[in-house]
Amino acid sequence: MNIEVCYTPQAYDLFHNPNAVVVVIDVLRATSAITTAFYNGVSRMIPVSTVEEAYAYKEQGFLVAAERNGEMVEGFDLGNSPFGYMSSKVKGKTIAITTTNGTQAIESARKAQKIIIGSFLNLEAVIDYLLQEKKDVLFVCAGWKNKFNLEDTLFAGAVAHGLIYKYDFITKCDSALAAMHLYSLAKHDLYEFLKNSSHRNRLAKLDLERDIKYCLTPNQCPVIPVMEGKFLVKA
Ligand code: 3SL
Repeated sequence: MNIEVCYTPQAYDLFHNPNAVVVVIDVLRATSAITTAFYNGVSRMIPVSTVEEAYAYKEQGFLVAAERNGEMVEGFDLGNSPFGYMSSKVKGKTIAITTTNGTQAIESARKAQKIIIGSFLNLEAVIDYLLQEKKDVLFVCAGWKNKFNLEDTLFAGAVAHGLIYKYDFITKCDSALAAMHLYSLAKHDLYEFLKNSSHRNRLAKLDLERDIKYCLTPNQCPVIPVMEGKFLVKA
């Protein structure tokens, strides 16, 4: 089983592999928020690319989350903070969601045979899931507006590391090797390693240090969100 890492949604077509399980990653914060939502009992989510699509779901009476540039879009029910998905008001609900990069990354991979959602919050659960699937793995990092980011790359490196060193996976992909090297450098203190990174600083300016620390703490939400048609559901 081969592992590849695609650093930005825009590059997805270069990496598309009809046999691979795709792991979409947006550690800060979309995939951490989605993982937290399912861990706290959300029943389904509908990721959409645009605020207009999200608004159409709101008009139909759905709970709707919308974030742009780190902030909740006015008029919606939720933003992108994982802490917003811990309340009892989300339990059992279907929530439509649009975010600056995370839901665009999901959209970029729509033709994949299977898409799951990864974040440090479900790190070991993702490794276990991929071990059971026994298929090629393609990590799709959301990045920031189609640029590379460090935090998504570190998560890809963490999972790749777990799969290759403990089990029967391989990689010949330089971006996967680079992700694993970066993870080796960062693993003892992810928060400190990301000190100068663009999105950690962007979120810190919005006073979201608590979100950053939570999103970088592994294995708090051992669930796997998986795409089924237009819905994300718990695997
Ligand atoms: O880009 C996204 O999808 C978001 O995760 C960005 S933010 O963390 O909400 O700023």
